[in-house]
Amino acid sequence: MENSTTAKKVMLSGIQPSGELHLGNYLGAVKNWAELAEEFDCYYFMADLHSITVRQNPADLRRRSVSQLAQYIACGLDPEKNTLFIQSHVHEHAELGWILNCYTMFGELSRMTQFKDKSSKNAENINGGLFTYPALMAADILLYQADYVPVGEDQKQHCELTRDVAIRFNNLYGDTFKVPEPYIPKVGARIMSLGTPTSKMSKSDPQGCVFIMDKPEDIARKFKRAVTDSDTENCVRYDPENKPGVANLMNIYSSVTGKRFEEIEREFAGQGYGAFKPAVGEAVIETLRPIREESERMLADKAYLQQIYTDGAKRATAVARRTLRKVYKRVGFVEKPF
Ligand code: ATP
Ligand code: LTN
Repeated sequence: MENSTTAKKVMLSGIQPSGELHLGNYLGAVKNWAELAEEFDCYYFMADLHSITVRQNPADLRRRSVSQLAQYIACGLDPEKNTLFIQSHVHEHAELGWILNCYTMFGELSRMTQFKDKSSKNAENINGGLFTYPALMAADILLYQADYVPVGEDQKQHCELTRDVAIRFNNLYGDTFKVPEPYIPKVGARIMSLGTPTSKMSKSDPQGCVFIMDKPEDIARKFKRAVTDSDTENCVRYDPENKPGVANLMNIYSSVTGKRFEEIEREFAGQGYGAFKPAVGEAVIETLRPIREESERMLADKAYLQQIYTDGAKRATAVARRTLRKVYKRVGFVEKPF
């Protein structure tokens, strides 16, 4: 089931435009994606269909979907080398999503920890979409016959379910879907909250979260206030067990400067947290500055972004359509005569 236009393996991932992209999304995901373009045939999308499983303000959702595309490009995803698109523009996702709903078991969906988490956080809106979300995610992946899905720890369970559904379908109807594997990048930075360094940086915790589009003064302030550790040592030393706040800042500093932990320890020897925190802030500001400026430039040129997501949707549709046609045939639908 090789992709017929290229022998490259297929890589696919998406992020919900339900909030602004942050430093964790950048260092843990998008930055690594940018390095895969030569080796793989890559598809990245704004998962807007997924995001309405939680109530969204329509104007914000529309703005963020386009802004996320600009940020993808500014983070290094070249639209010539990667297929970048908006999920709802490729209607095959919704169609295959429905079909896979019928091949995903109630018991399987009930075991998903993201469903349990999100339904406890949104007790007033536990809708059917929130429950069947993994079937749509399986459709996203299987439509493109993806070999690898770069995701963080939190999405591994959904990837496992995607594999089970693909295998189940293939067993019933013959080889139809490539069975994908999660892809954990080599530099799998897990960035923690600046306020609570024991939980991951997340858009749902804006205090401890640095957004890609944050102004330099806001970034500086967030790092100055970053929680370090209550020990009296006041020494920059990598000890994630006992000093999670400092370890997180070292991890961030290392990710943006390329320096190893020993080098960082040496650089700040005898200086304490008072010098270290603003230095990390500065390094992050300089890393994000060109990304923010490039995103702003693109956002001022709506026609350019529209061209990118139009081309992306066309390219994605061509692939998705082939898989969906095959699936319709396999399950027994009458071929559409027009
Ligand atoms: P939520 O607040 O809804 O949990 P999020 O901000 O954690 O969302 P996601 O949309 O779930 O972000 O994640 C998009 C991608 O970014 C995923 O591949 C995920 O693994 C990665 N990612 C998210 N947060 C971090 C983080 N703190 N460190 C490293 N990678 C992260
Ligand atoms: N569920 C993912 C977003 C997502 C995704 C996908 C990731 C939707 N479809 C397909 C990889 C492949 C999340 O919440 N981070």
